[in-house]
Amino acid sequence: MKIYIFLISAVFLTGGCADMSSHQNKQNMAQTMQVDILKFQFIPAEITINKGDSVIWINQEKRQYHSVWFQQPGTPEPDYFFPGESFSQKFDAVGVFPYRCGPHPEMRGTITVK
Ligand SMILES: [Cu+2]
Repeated sequence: MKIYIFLISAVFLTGGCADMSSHQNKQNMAQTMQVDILKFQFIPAEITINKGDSVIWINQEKRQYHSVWFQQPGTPEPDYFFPGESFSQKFDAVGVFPYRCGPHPEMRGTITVK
């Protein structure tokens, strides 16, 4: 009887550990979040991602170019990208990163990395 209970516990504990490790793997897996650019807007304008994730901005306009410029840290203005093109960036530091479109200062967004 004691052996039987021991075996049941062993199976239960093993199952628990396996679940936990697969959950951790999922959390550590870097993701790429998509932001669309349409009608002079970043959609969504504000997103929150995990450290190590990337963001890809896709220009969904019919004929308007844009850029994604993290102006605050003194980064030079990047190249414009045209309809059907994209721009991507990986975020390895925690923080709040506001950005704008170079040629359209009213177009603004924020990436929060936690
Ligand atoms: Cu723009």
